[in-house]
Amino acid sequence: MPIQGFLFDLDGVIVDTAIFHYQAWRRLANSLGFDLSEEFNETLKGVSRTESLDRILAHGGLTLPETRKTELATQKNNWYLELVSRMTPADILPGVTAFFSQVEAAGIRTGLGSVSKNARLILDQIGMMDAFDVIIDGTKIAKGKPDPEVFLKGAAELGLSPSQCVVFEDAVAGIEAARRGGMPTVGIGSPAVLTDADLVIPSLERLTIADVLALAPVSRA
Ligand code: B16
Ligand code: MG
Repeated sequence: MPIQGFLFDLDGVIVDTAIFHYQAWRRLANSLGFDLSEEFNETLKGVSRTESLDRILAHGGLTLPETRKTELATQKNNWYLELVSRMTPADILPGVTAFFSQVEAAGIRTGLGSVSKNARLILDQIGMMDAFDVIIDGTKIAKGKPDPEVFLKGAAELGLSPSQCVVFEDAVAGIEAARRGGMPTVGIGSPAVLTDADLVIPSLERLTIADVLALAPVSRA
């Protein structure tokens, strides 16, 4: 069946707020008496807020009750949102707007597949709320990436089968989620990191629809 839908991750594909997440998590870790490296932050890409907090607390050797963890996650999110509130359409990553024009002209349906609970807020800030036919975000899923739920829901809401949808992702966990869902993948980033993607490009700049449609639906046992 031909490819008829594109599912886009948000953070690292449409915008890049990884530095905001890092600043906010680092501030939180510092308040608890330890630090976080940039390398450690890399491992949190595509990972949900609660899972990220669990990994950070384990990294700092802390075990805390659920009520305290909820407070900490809220504090981090408030710091993160302060930074997000300053975003504008100028924060859309290079190549995104031109690629979306091509996608629309080709009649390909689009979906957002993000684990972020702030996805709609970010889309609103950058003026891209209407760019997607369907939006699946952290408020609509029970399991984060690498579980395929977010992308399977995206395909289902588009009325397409998974193999008719290509997933665009910057995170290893996101590529794994798409593969587990049976979808071809375009990795945005480094081929050395996104080793399992069907095609890896540094950004959406210069990507053509033809390049993407050439990715035959992959059947994996
Ligand atoms: P929030 P994506 C992910 O977004 C980020 O990559 C990840 O670093 C973040 O922890 C996660 O969203 C949750 O975000 O705290 O806003 O719910 O890449 O799936 O668009
Ligand atoms: Mg991402």
